[in-house]
Amino acid sequence: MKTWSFLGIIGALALSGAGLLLPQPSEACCPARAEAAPAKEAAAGIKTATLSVEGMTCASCTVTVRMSLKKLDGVKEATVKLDERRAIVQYDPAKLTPQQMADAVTKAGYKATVVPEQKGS
Ligand SMILES: [Cu+2]
Repeated sequence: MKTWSFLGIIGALALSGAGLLLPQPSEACCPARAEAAPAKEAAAGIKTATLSVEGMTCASCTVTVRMSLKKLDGVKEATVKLDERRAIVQYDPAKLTPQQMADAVTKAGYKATVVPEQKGS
């Protein structure tokens, strides 16, 4: 009888051990979570630029524009709005300028210009 309960405890430990270990890899492989945390940490030096983008006609255009921005060194996040013909970019001003981002989008085939920052008068 003692042997059986002993095995039962070992079995329970093994199962709970597996239960604790399994969720870790599944969390680590979620790219959304992995990206979200560092973005907030680095928020201090990060600025937001708005680009006006011409020539986008469908959702895949926004993807092309977004990818052309995201591959630039210093761009943290890029949001492209088809209906507003805008790209909102979170970037590190120590690494690149809004004009460089506009040039990259223009090279990708969509004429982009930097929208000046709106400052309260
Ligand atoms: Cu398109």
